Amino acid sequence: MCSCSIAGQTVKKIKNCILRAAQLGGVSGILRDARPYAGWSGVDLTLLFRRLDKDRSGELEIDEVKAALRRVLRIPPSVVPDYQIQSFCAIMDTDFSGAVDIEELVGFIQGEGYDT
Ligand SMILES: [Ca+2]
Repeated sequence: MCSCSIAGQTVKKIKNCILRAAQLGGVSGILRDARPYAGWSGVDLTLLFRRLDKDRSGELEIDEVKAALRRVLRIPPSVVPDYQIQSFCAIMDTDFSGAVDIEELVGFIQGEGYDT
């Protein structure tokens, strides 16, 4: 394990924050039509994802993930330092494209297992 890797406990914490943010966002978006992932636990990750994808590229680049953690999820550097955000992205980026798409985000939230 290298010194830059992120603890499983920290990943879980981020996951919970994302879930909470998605649930809050889901309330206002409850009547929307196209919600492919809304069936799962009533959490609308699509809505949250669109909010986080500032340049509307359809993927979250590391800068967008960083902005999401700090501004939307309000996770301070004391919990997840900047140098760990890259590791966190790598956990979600299962096809190694260098960015996180909606399927990867959903997979991350739904998945139980990840390497620590
Ligand atoms: Ca993007």
